[in-house]
Amino acid sequence: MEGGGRRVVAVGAGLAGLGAAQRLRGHGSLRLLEAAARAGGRVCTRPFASGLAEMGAHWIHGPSPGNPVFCLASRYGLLGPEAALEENQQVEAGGHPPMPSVTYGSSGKVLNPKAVREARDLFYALLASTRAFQGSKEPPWPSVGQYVRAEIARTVPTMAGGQEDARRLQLAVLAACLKLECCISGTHSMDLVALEPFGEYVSLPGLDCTFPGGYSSLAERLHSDLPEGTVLLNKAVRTIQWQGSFREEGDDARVFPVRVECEDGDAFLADHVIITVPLGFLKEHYEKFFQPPLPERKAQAIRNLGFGTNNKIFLEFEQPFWDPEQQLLEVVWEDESPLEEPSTDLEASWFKKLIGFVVLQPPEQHGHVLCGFIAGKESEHMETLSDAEVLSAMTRVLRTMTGNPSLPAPRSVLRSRWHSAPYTLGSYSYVAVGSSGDDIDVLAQPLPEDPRDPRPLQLLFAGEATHRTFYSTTHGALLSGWREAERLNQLFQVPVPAPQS
Ligand code: 6YU
Repeated sequence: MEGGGRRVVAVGAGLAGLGAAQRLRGHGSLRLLEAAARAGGRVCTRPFASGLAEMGAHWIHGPSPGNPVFCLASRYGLLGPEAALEENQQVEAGGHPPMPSVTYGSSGKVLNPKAVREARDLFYALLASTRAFQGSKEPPWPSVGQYVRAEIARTVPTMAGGQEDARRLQLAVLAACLKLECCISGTHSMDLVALEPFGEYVSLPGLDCTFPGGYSSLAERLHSDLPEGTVLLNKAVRTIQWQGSFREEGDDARVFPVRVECEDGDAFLADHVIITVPLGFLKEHYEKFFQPPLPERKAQAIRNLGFGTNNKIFLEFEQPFWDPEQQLLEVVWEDESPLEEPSTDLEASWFKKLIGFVVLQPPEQHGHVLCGFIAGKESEHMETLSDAEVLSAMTRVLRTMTGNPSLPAPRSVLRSRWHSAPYTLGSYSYVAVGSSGDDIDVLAQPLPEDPRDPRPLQLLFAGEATHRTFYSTTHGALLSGWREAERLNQLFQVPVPAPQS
């Protein structure tokens, strides 16, 4: 359907921006302005060792028919045969897919799997019980972390049949579980994640899967399906002026309400702008990025919601020191407890926040590569170190955990640095203490707020942080882009108002 030549600009060519571009119909022209030299945003595959490394999104969380990323990737033939298996699509993992794993302790021994499982079962039971507080006016604690720790404190006397050593081990495993949860929520501490809305996040069924040709194959496919010249790379937007009356030089007939100015001085006039920049970027820049400023409600939602850091550290080894069937190597610092305050000496102990390593599969494709995960301030500190310092710290951790002081050092290292990435400034969003799912909805609301405004939908907001139940995921990002495209498609069915002077 033709929409009378309305001009649309989208800012950001991650999955939200690419998704919006894919679904828009009936606009006169579309430009997607991307600050980076590539499309994909937090979907970013790089060559490493003999294979590929996902610097950002790793898995399709819940690959099943309700997941649009899974459906698109299947349609494009980007997934392996395993992902298509009916039984894999039905697995209910609740966001914590089971993987054959081994848990190393800081005493240099593999920990008793039964003791580890008991502690982990307790942790997951506590996490599941947080759902009971959804919608509660008076949750017992503001944060998931405080609630879980209080419950652990309550359980301590009965833990491990009262045996002191076994109880210490359980507490240490529980501390490691909290760190893993920090990676999943993309936060420094679960004490920052709000308890009441925690259950609003929806985990889809399906056994998490990866892209054999890299997650970027999806972004590249979406990019290449767009008409040539739609996406402009290396086009960082500096400011978005809205509620204005802008004219193109030499054309007085058309007046546009929005002007998008780029850092290189180029400017684009538009009727509608879909903003998909990460919440981390908005938090840092929203005051100057929008002119006039955003309404206070929107600004408050940006401040309220959480956006933290989760990074990956890839290590390539000459030879594996792990068994071929192991997919996850976890580390537990045996002197830690969730009931004690963690160290704040980042320089001395940042590496203790690392949860362990996923083994990249299959080795024939990747070589012998481990992918470590680390969240929070410790992760941000890691970004300030050199490759050599990170490699040396990781070697020390592995030697401590395996009890093998001469374990060969990794051959090479590659890590993400999402906190320092100037157009992301973190990894993904979470619902922080003091915010709620309503803030996500406010963030997603288009502007101007007044539905009777004669120039509606000047600014539309997409991106993972605008999806109330799938925030922090690729499918949340894609769906948010589709949602805003559909909002405009609806508008385009309405005749264009007479030009204003
Ligand atoms: C998933 C996973 N995953 C690990 C890590 C990260 C993320 N995610 P984009 O940022 O992509 O695009 C915006 C663009 O805007 C970008 O290109 C910018 O350059 C551009 N831009 C910014 N400013 C600009 C300007 N001024 N001008 C022009 N352009 C500008 N998701 O599904 N599976 O395994 C992981 C993971 C290390 C960093 C992930 C994962 C998150 C996704 O990557 C992310 O949501 C989307 O890619 C975002 O797309 P977008 O388009 O919105 O932004 C209970 C509860 C729990 C809640 N959490 C549970 C889920 C756990 C999440 N999983 C994470 C785990 C991993 C490993």
